[in-house]
Amino acid sequence: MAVSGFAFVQISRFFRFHVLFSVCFIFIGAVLSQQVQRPRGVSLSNKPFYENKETFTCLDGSLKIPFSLVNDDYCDCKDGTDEPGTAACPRGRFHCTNAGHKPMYIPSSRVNDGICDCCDASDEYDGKVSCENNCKELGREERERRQREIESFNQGFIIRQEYVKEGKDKLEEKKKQLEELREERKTIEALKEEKKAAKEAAEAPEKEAKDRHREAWEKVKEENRQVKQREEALLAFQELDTNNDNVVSADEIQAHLEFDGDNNGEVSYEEALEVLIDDDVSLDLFAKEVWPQIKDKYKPMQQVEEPPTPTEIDIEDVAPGDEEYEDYPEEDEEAYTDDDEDDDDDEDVPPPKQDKDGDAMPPYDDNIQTLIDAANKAREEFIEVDDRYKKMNDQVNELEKILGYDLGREGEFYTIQGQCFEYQDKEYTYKFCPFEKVSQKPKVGRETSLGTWKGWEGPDGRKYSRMKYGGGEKCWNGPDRSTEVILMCGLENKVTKASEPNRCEYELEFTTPALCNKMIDPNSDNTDKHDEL
Ligand code: MAN
Repeated sequence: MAVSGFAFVQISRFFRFHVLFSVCFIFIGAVLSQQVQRPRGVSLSNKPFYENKETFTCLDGSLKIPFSLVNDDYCDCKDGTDEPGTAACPRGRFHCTNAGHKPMYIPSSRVNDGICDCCDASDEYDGKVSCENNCKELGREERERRQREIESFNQGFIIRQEYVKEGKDKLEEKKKQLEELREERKTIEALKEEKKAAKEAAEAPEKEAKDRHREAWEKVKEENRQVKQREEALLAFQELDTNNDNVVSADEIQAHLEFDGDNNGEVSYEEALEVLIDDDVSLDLFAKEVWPQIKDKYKPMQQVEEPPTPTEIDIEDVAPGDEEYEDYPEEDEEAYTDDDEDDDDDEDVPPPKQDKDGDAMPPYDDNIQTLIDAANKAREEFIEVDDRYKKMNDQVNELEKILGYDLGREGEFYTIQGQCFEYQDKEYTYKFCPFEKVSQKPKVGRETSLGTWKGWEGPDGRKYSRMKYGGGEKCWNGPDRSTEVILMCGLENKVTKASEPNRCEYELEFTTPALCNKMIDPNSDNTDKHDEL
C-alpha cells in the first residue's frame, strides 16, 4: 500500500511535471507564433493593424469589418487592405517577405496567377503551379553585385581624390598665372597706348603730305583736262565754221544730222538754235558754253580714226619694249614698269594707282616717302604690340572663365572641364562639353545646339548631381532646346545614355569618378548608402 501510495505520488508528480512542461511549451509556442504570424501578404510593419482578432479597420479608415472577413477572398475595403493575401481587391498589394533577399510588394492581381513573382514563392499558394524559393541564391547574387558596386565606388573615390588634388593644384596655378598676366597686360597696355600715339603722330604728317600730293595732281589733271577740252572745242569750231567767218551759226549746225532732235531726217533752225544758244557763236562762247553740252553728241564730218593715246591703252597689255611703251614720256616710264623690275630701294613703294581716266599719279617724292616709311614703321610697331595685347587678353579671359566656374565642393570637376564626351544612338551623335555646351548631330546634316552651360541644378545636398544647359536652338513650334545632365559615380567619364523625354528637352546620363564622394564600408549594410550608389 505504501509502495503503491509512493508510486502514485511519483506517477502523479511525473504527470504534473510533464503537463506543466507541456503547458509552458505550448504557451511559449503560442506566444512566439503570435509574434511572427500575420495574415498572408501582410508586411512586418503593417502587422499591428491585423492584431485585433475581433474586428479589422481598413487601413484608409473607411470601414470596420469582422476580422473573419480578412483574406476571405472577397473585397470589402476600398483600399484593398482587407485582402492582403488574395487577388480579390483590384487596388490591393501583396507583400512578399523574401527572407534571404529583398522584401517587396506586388499587385494583388499577381497572386495565384500561375506566375512566380516572389522569390520565396509565397504569391503562388493555390497549388496550381509549384514555385521554387530562390531568395537565398538571388540574395547572394545581389550581395555580390552590391559588393562589386561598392568596390567600384571606392575605386572611383580614389580617382576622385586625384581629381581633387589636380583641381586644387591647377586652380591655384591658374590663379597665380592670372595675376601675373593681369600685371603683364597692364604693362603691354601702356606700351600699346604709347605705340598708338606714335602711330597717330606719324600718320598725321603722312596724311597731310599725301593729301597735298594728290590735290596737286588733281589740279594738274584738271588744268590738262581743260586744255584738252579747249583744244577739242577749237577743232570742232574750225570744222563747224565752214564759211570761216569766225562764228558758228545755225545753218552750219543744221548740216550735222546728229543734232536732229526729233529724228525727222533734218535739223531744223530751232533745233540748231537749241544747240547753239545764240545764232552766231564766237569761239570763246562756243568753247565755254556750247562745246561741253554737245561734245558727246558731236560727230566731225570727216571722222578720222586716230591711233589711241597712251592713256587709252590698258596698262596690263603693255610690256616694256612694246612700241606703245616706247612712246611714253621719259618721266612716266617708271610708273608703268613691272614691280619685279623695281630697284630694291623701291620695294615698299606701291606702283602709282591709275584713276578712271587711266592717268597715274606721279610717285611720291623723297620727303613724302620718308614720312610714309616712318608711318609704316610706327604702324608695324603698333600692330605687333596690339597683337601681343590681344593674345594676352584672350588668355586672361580664358583663365577668368575657368576660375569663374563652380567646379565642385573641392574642385573635383576641374579634370572634366575643357573636355568633350560623345554618345551615339541610332539617330544622333550627342556631344557633351561640361561647363560649355551640349549638341546633337544627325548621321547626315548639321549640328544642333541643345544648350549652353547654365549651372548646377541638383537637389539640396546633392547639388553637383545635375547640370543644366539651356538656350539651345529653337525647336520648331516649341521651346528653345535644353538639356539636363544627370551625373553618377563611375570609374570612367562617359555619357551612358541620351534621351528626349519631352520634345526638345534632352537628358544625358554621365558617369564620372568626381561623383564618387565617399568611401563605403563593404561590410556595412546601409541601404541609404546603397541608394547613393
Ligand atoms: C530635330 C531633333 C529632334 C527634335 C526635333 C524637333 O529633329 O533636334 O531631337 O525633336 O528636331 O523638331
